[in-house]
Amino acid sequence: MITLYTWKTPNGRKPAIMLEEVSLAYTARGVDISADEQFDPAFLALSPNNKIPAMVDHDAAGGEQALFESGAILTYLATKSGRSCGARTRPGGARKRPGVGERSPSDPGCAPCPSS
Ligand SMILES: N[C@@H](CCC(=O)N[C@@H](CS)C(=O)NCC(=O)O)C(=O)O
Repeated sequence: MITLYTWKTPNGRKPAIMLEEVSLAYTARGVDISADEQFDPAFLALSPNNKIPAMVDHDAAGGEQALFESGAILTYLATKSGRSCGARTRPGGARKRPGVGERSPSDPGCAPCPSS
């Protein structure tokens, strides 16, 4: 199971759209940024830059995995679901892709998929 911490903003919607697209089960928890809930210490433990979205994968390989930054979350979900373009087309699959923490956490970009 995945818990998504989010709010009604464009960045908050990105991981929810991805989770629906790849059909991974998740629970959404609202973090009302208009009420400063992003500064709650429990949320800051997940997202130290006090921004939604954040996510916890309770069933991650190797143990529970917490993530923040929408780009890192989208990359993680693409790899986990086997929908990463690298996992499909590159020798070695997902292991050849940058892992969580190997990419700048504020980098929302992604290399374009190689044409097949
Ligand atoms: N680069 C971040 C941006 C996230 C972001 O700006 N989140 C905003 C809402 S869309 C937020 O949580 N703002 C609350 C704050 O800065 O205190 C990402 O892509 O996840």
